[in-house]
Amino acid sequence: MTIMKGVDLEIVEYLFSAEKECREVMKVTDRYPELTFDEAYSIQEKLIQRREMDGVRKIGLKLGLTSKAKQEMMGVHEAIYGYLTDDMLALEWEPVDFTDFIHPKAEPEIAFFINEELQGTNVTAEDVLRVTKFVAPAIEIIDSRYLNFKFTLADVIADNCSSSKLIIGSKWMSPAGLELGQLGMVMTKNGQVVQTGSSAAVLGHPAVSVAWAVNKLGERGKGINKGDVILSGAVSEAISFEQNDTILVQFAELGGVSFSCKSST
Ligand code: OOG
Ligand code: MG
Repeated sequence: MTIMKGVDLEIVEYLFSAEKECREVMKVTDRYPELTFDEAYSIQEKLIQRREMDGVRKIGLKLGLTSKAKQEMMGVHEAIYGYLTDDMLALEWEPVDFTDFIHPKAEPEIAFFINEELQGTNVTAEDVLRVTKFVAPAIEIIDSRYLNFKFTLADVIADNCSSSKLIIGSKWMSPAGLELGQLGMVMTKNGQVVQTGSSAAVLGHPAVSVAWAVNKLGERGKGINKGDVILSGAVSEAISFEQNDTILVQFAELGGVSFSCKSST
């Protein structure tokens, strides 16, 4: 341990209240530069427990930094994971409220619906596909609690990987028969194309990304469960949005998912 006992709970409260009060804060490593990834994951776990005490429920997992481009940008060689909770679920037909966010960005994702428990440290993409009942198009809204959306890897892990909201499209398909590793994607904002990409950007195949997370959880004696929803990682860079904006993500085969942001009045 490089941080003192008790300090972890102080950091948990710090991040918990920043999110609750929709306030950006200095990154944790400004104060604790020695924070390790392992300690950051412990803080993340305690932050989720704190949020559970506040009435939220875990519904699954999300992956971050799954593209080579994003990893290079951060100067790292590993993806990261965080938890999804029921209060993060937003709906296509209900505009999100911009005032609920600090500086949100939207990104295209593929969601996995898990139908069977899976735990281990040698889990493969095939194992993941075997326990996946459906995949669906999704949008994740990330909203770092840190000033100007800037952080180190340890910071973002502690902050539950910037998780804020997710929207899942209505077309759910079995992964069998889908070329899940090479689905084209187009993202528009108010009708203008803002990103294009392919599901191959997610560690070569989104199921590889989910397998990575299961193995990482396995090292901590945990796994994924029946009923879990997993966001496998952004297919392109995240895009900022503001009041009145509409974001639409369309995947080949899987179809579209969208959300709008309420006006301020
Ligand atoms: C971390 C979360 C990234 C993804 O899909 O890559 C993420 C961040 O960039 O704030 O969710
Ligand atoms: Mg994401």
